[in-house]
Amino acid sequence: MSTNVYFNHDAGIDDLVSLFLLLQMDDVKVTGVSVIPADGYLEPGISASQKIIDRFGSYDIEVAKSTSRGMNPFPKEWRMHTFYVDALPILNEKGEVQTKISQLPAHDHLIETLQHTAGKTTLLFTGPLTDLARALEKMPEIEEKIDKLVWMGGTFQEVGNVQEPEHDGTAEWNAFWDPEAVAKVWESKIKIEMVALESTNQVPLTPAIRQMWASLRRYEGVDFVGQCYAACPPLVHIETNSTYYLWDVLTTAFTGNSTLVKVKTVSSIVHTETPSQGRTEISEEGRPVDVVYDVTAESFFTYITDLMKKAV
Ligand code: AGV
Ligand code: CA
Repeated sequence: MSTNVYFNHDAGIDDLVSLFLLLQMDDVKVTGVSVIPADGYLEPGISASQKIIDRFGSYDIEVAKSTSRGMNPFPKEWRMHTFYVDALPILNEKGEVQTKISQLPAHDHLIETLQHTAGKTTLLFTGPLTDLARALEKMPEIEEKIDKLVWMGGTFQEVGNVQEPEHDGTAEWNAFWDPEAVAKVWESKIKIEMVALESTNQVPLTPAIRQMWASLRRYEGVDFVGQCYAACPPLVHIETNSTYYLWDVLTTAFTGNSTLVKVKTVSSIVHTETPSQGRTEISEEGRPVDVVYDVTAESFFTYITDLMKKAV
């Protein structure tokens, strides 16, 4: 039995790699894809998604554009990555695009796809939660069609990855971009599985991982992923603001294979006020979320590299 998965991403390098990997999973049926311009730009994010589905997928699905805009914009240096993936020659060999763009904005596309899919759907979100919050606002009944939400976002550590003026540094970026959206989703009854920053600490992008992929570049899927990650600095000496972890890819792999990680249930609230906007915190007053706290890095890298090798 395969799982229905609807994927909303924000056009970063690991978001686009995640789309590619999701398309290779045997026990997953991708029902729709939408792109929100948070950690990336909309036009190249949409066209890169179309091209990845064309080149590496066997799906007749549409890609929807989000009309959502966040409270706290991502740094431009990070967002520029979308143009790089969209321009990779391996995605542009044909010079034409087949996969269609939906007429609907992402939150409506999500509602429509949930309603038209038999049974329940797993939501995979690797950017901010804005489109889901808007869908719930507009049509709360969709909750019944959602099996669970798997989200890359938030952190329960004291220090997150937001280093911005007027912020105390406690938040993770996807939550910080639109804290109100996280609060809205937290109010729902949806089962939430969260890959927080601490969940991905064991899977940084390192020179050794790069080398492993480089040595397997005869597989076009491995070469594609190696090319994508060539845009990101690896972890060598110390962590910096631009150090890249496999955040979204771990979240996507977890969606396809829950045996790679350990999960525990905590009770969490979210802050929406300055200076802790977007901070997720453990609190008795909160709602339950299942957070990933341990990963078998070796099994994880084997799992994703096998998916890459399979791609044709
Ligand atoms: O906070 C992690 C989220 C993930 O969804 N994104 C990147 C992943 O797609 C934001 C982010 C944090 N640090 C970054 C990020 C960096 N150094 N470069 C690009 N994006
Ligand atoms: Ca992302």
